Amino acid sequence: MFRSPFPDVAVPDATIPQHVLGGAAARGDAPALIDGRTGQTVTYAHLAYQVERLSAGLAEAGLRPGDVLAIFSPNTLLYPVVFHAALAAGATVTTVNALATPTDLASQLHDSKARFLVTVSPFLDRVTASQTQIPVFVCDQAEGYRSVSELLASTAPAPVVDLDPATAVATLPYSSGTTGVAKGVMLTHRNIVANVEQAQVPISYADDDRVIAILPFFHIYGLTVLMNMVLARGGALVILPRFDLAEFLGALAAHKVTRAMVAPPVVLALAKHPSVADYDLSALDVVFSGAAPLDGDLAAACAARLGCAVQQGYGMTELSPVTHAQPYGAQQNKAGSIGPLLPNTEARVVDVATGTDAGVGESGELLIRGPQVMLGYLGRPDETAATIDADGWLHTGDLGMVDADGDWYILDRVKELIKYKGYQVPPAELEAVLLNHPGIADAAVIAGHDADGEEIPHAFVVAATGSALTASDVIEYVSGRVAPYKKVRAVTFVDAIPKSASGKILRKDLRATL
Ligand code: AYL
Repeated sequence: MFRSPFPDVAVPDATIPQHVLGGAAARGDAPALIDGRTGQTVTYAHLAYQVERLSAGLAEAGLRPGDVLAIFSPNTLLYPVVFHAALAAGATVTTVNALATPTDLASQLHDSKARFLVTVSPFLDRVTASQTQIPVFVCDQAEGYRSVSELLASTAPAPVVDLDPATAVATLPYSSGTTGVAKGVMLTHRNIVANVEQAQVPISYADDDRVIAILPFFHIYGLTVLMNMVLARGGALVILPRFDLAEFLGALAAHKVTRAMVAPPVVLALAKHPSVADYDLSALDVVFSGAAPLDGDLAAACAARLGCAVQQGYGMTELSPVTHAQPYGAQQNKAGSIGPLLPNTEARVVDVATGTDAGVGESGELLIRGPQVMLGYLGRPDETAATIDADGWLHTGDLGMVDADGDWYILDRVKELIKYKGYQVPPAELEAVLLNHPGIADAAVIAGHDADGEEIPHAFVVAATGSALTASDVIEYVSGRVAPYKKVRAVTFVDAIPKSASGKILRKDLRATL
């Protein structure tokens, strides 16, 4: 077993709003949220005020402790307000991917038993198409819908709720984990509060940091490492709704952003794109990458070009999400490393074939234990038991290794999951779509790579007898039925899909053919 090199941190017995916004009113006029496009700013005092008022308005509208509220929105100035207000009212927030199709939205609302939905008017087409019957509120204005600003005008007293941070589910993001389709990941208040404190040790945000929030708040990276960690420290979030390179670079320069917390494709753009040279990025201290592997040479190229540190972290939705991060201000971060274990975190490296514990310098499946390990998958005790063993170890499905200095590396992924630009693509979902095509007899999807080395969903397809199916037919068929980031981007026709005696797809054999 491996332990963190850092001394343990205290995990306060508090809810997320208590912990993250407890000091907000006292921070007064300091900026908390800045619209990266318009510069519109929400101060800490106003943020605290809005959260208090909206929690009252939501309670008045019928939100009760234990209810699930869904947020389906890009990053906006109201996203953190809605998130914290719902939690302050004792509810659980399920965050929906902004690119979700109506079907994705419907299944998440159904699976999570959401009782309220908060969205934005440009998303109402998809909300309507999902045929949800639950009350819908919009963050802007739309005819026929109640708005968040209406709820903010509530004069009711703020709800006083009494919940146990260790057992109350605060947030319910969806993840496919090591196998199958997306499942609700139950993260308690304590999970997130712990991770906010644990990850702060290496990441080390300060109250004068200005952090670009281009990663979506609906994903656990944006939720914990951006929204909650930055607000807990009194820094400012510079918020953008979606990635557009010119807008992103413009916001970095205009708002003198000090930290860019991103995924590898953004590091690639910063290292390679000619237009980067047109912007003054001299305030930028650190580019921090997580959610997918970051190539060591790419990190070095980005650091050299921008004259700042490029660091890496690792984690997983089921781990709130951070377990490793390279320390801020360290003289040298090793190329390709995800850094040391966070405080209060233990790890094992287990040989996949034999189940025996590996030592320093040996690879195996990474197992994690600590206060950031999820409560479990909502309504799926079997999947939970397959992921967290009886001794509390969460099996990541990633192959890892630690060196003699305690620096960790992720070498490969042994689970099904595909990552496209840091987003989760569950192969099981694409396989189900493919098998619905009358011209397809069998199919399997694995991670392939495009010309830039970017991970992509690659389908292996057995055409039905007599079918004249082409690769572009397959790509087009799938793209009409899934969110854009889940599209199949390469197709190989085969005579049969290799399977084990029990019928499981032998993904290793398919990978070997690429
Ligand atoms: P999910 N290197 C290689 N693979 C990674 C890395 C990394 N640095 N980070 C995440 N992954 C893969 O749930 C890995 O397969 O959470 C892992 O099991 O969407 C899977 O992505 C989890 O995908 C941070 C900042 C963690 C971000 C995150 C991302 C959490 C992504 C820590 O400091």
